[in-house]
Amino acid sequence: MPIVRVACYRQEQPFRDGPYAVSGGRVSLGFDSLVVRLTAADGTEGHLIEGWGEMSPLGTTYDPAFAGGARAAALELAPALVGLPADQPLALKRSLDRALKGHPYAKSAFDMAGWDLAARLAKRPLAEFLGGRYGEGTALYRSLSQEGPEAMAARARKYWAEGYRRLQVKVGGDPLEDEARLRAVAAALPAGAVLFCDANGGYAVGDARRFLGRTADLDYVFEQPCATYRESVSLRGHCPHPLVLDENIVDLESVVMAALDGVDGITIKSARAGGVTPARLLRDAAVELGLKVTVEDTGGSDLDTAAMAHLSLSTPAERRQHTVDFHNWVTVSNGSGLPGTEGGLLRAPTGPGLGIAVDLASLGAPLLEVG
Ligand code: 0XW
Ligand code: MG
Repeated sequence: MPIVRVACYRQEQPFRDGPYAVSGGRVSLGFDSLVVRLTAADGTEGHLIEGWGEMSPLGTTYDPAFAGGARAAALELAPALVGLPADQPLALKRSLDRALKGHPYAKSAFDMAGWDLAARLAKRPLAEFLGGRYGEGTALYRSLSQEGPEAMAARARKYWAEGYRRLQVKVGGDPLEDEARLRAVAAALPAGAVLFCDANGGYAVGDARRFLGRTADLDYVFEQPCATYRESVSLRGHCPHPLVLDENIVDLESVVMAALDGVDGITIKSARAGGVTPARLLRDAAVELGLKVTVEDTGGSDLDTAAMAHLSLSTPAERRQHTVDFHNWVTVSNGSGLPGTEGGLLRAPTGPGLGIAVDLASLGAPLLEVG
């Protein structure tokens, strides 16, 4: 059952709700996605089976990743997969790592497609193929682009009305302005709303301490306050709230260190880790270490969201934080199969693999094809 063909596509995905801003004035207008299609013989004479994956960075300044880099790396990665067995995603990931050192984000869609292919061959939804299906779905959060306090409060009300019960307030700038943002959003929402304040690494340590001191009366989770791991962890003793790390969670060592340093939770992103294989490894380690876990990604549409739905659903419910529904962030779809998100829950497709029937016409002509 060898992989006989590898094709890559680009899909530009504008945001439904306009520009998305995080700390430091970093603004994006949409995702720029790389979609990977693996084609293999399925063992029956003349029959072919496909596996699909997707990855989009968030602009060029969120992580050390950019869409043009992923497309350039695809030229090195795609030929390495032709001829590999279609039912061995771990071996496929090793081949990606042998073909190109580093660049985990560029490997993410290839690795994801390898898991979709193997799970389809096994005729199992990816969550079950990964070993578990805990509950009906994963709680969704919606991120509030960084704006003035009233604009953020208005968006919070809109998302609450759409069913989201968890809101991520983008902070990481001036601590007094951020305090006003947080208080406006908190006042706009009914009791029971769960708030995360995500600085995306934007605070100087002293500004983060100031924000913490001024907002000690509010209930929220503090996410990725400063740029470096050391700075962020130095806040542990000053932070009465749960502290979670996102951008600093890059590999297994960072997960183990976070647990040892008293961090409460982590966010694993498939693109940052390098695909489903490392995301699952970090997730399983975090669960064993007693951390709360979010499995999500940096961007994409239906294919990427489906992968996050399966990874999240196969995370034990008592350790799971929440995840994102990127297909609802963007104006373009790349396939069908994701169930509705009623009640603020991301449910996983029930079909084999990712469970997405890809809309080929939405992808246009391939950027590259080998095999
Ligand atoms: C909210 N997100 C998942 C979307 C962007 O990719 C960044 C990320 C975050 O946590 O900042
Ligand atoms: Mg974050």
